[in-house]
Amino acid sequence: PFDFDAAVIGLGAMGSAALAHLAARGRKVIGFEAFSPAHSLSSSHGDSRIIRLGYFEDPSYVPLLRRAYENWRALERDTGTDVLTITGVLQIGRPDSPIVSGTLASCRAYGLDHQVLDAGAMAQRYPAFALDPDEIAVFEAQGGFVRPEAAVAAHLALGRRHGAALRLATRVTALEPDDAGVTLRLGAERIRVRRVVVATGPWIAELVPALAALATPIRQVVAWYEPKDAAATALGTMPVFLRDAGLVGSFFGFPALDGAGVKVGKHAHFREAIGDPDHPNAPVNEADTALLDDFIARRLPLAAGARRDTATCRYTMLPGEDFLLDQLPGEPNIVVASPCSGHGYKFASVVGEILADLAENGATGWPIDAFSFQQLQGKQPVPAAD
Ligand code: PYC
Repeated sequence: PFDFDAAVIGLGAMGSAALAHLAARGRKVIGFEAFSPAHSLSSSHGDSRIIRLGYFEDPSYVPLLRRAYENWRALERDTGTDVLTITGVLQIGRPDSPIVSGTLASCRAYGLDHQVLDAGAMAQRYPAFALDPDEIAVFEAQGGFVRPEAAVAAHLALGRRHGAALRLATRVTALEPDDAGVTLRLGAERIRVRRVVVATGPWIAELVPALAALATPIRQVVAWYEPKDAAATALGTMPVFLRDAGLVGSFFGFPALDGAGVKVGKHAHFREAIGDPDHPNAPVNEADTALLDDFIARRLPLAAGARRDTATCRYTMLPGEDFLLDQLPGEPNIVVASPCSGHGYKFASVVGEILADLAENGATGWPIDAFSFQQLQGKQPVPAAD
């Protein structure tokens, strides 16, 4: 006999969404979180995450993104929570940069509404941004941001309302799968479940040792700045953005939200590997702030007032900077989710649905063939600095 139909381990963006979907389908489900929801060592805090449809990384993500938008709106209706804000998104760079050319490829492939703005048009419409004369921006009106802490709380509230049990500050120490189900060990305690979803972010290799050599948790840094020009950087005026920076990588940012100022970061920051995920990240240092101060001064001069705050966070990188959503090879009762690589949050609402499909039926109708263990075979981990 099983204590639960399903257990979800890790209640961040993905786990909380899986819990909500399973519970809403009438499954008897229990969720475990080793710390607290959206805690400061997690990948699910920091006020805002970008969502966009013209996906420069690959057009094949677009159907999942369409569903993610629908599911975020459904979550808002079901819980009365404000989760998704539409601001428009600007994807900025030279025409041949990966961000600009990739965004245009996705827009063409799926007939997505967009506008191409040259540096002159940008100066007129979005004066917050300083472009070089040979840079352009692709504007998509449907871009925006998701509120990560609110989204986790809403998914957990929805799960609870449908009867899910929650165990916070509780660590699952081992998984013992067999042909019928999985025994969870929590120290001396044992819980028997039919299926388990593991969505523990930077801790994924603890319960899924097969990922120890493939998943690389890295440190991420963001900073908030007092705007110099409140009107040009306000929510409602300034879109969220991604900006190509050549060999350096890319930067991203948000308009001033909730009185906290303009937030910016660099994708994957310095790619510093995190050792033990239980240890706090290294505190923000001068090299971290110099990178972001320099960016905002040169590229968003109207936002470049005093730096008000900083925070660290984590990305869990997989080979190809892609996602993993699959059953563990040889153990179909264990579903593994590592859909991050620094661009996963926006998908959490559809990932929850997919994880519920995999936990219930071992399959999903959503296109996730690219996110399998098979696809990781033979690939090199994302290189990280120490
Ligand atoms: O996927 O849009 C994104 C993103 C922004 C910052 C990190 N990832």
